[in-house]
Amino acid sequence: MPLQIVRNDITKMEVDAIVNAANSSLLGGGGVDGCIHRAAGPELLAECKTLGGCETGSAKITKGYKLPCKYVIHAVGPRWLGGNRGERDQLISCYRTSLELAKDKECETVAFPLISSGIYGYPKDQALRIAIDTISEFLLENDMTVYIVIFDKKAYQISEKLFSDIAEYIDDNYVDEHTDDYSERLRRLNAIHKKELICEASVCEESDEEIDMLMTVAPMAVASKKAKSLDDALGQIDESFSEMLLRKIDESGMTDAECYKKANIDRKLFSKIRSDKLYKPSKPTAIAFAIALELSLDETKDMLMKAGFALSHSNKFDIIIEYFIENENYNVFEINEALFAFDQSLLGA
Ligand code: AR6
Repeated sequence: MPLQIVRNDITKMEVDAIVNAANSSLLGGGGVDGCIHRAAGPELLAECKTLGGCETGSAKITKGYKLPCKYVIHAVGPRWLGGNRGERDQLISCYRTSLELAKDKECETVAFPLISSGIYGYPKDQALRIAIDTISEFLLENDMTVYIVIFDKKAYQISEKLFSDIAEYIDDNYVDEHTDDYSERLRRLNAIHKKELICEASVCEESDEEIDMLMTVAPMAVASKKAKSLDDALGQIDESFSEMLLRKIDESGMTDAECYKKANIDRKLFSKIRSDKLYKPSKPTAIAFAIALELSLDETKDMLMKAGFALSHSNKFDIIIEYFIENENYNVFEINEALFAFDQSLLGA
């Protein structure tokens, strides 16, 4: 997945480069800067002393010393002064400069903290939005895996409005298994069992319409009765996930690259799916493509079914996905922000 949000201590990230939220002296400080210098050892400060400082909005690169990364990119974010002093442009410039430095050193993996969002006071939700937008824009043109590292849950907020809208949507739709008491579950199980027996006993005598209806209850049983042989049954195999994906990409007018980048899927995984007609993606990958293709809810369900998955109201992940599709918000990065806020796995590979 080219852009991931993870919760971790950035000094533990095993990547090619980590980014430090430094100050213009580049001589160390508190916050993540202090953690990085402590973990890297005194040689890092010695190299920083040779750099002659750095302007706000820019970045300089050093080796990683005792850290598990090859490089540290020291980016100097703006102090928050109310939002009208060019803070936004400076913060964007920090991310861009850092990414260009990482690219020059041929880094394949880079981890960022939320620059300026601690001691420098940049509002966290805005800092996160800038990080996501700037990094995802860069990833449209470049192959790299970038992590946004969130130190602690409290340091992380999506906008309150979005959070409460999603929370309300989950409340309205969530089927809480605890409300489903034992006798109720037993009743449902019995009902399902009864339906299966009815299907087995009666399927051969049904008209085509009735068979279609029964298919929704017991598709396997009906299919196997209707087909003359296993060969016949296999001959009726539907369009696969990969075939549907490629067809939908063609219909959308997008290029393959536009689609997998919008889905936050890396090129290698896309090539695998493309070359294997029977490729079975994970559920988050399948959904990521449905989102990139801006499919309706029904089409999304159809595409998921081809990969053996469904959307249900029994888990928050599915409901959050449904919320974004219903609201025609197909920005995979915003969806990932929300999934992260609700402790769900993220879309992409
Ligand atoms: N791993 C990941 N993120 C962290 C870690 C960590 N180990 N520690 C803190 N954060 P800050 P700034 C998060 O204050 O706002 C220094 O003194 C933290 O929760 O480190 O850019 C410099 O020398 C917050 O979300 O950096 C400068 O003088 C984010 O990292 C000044 O602070 C950035 O918080 C820079 O302030």
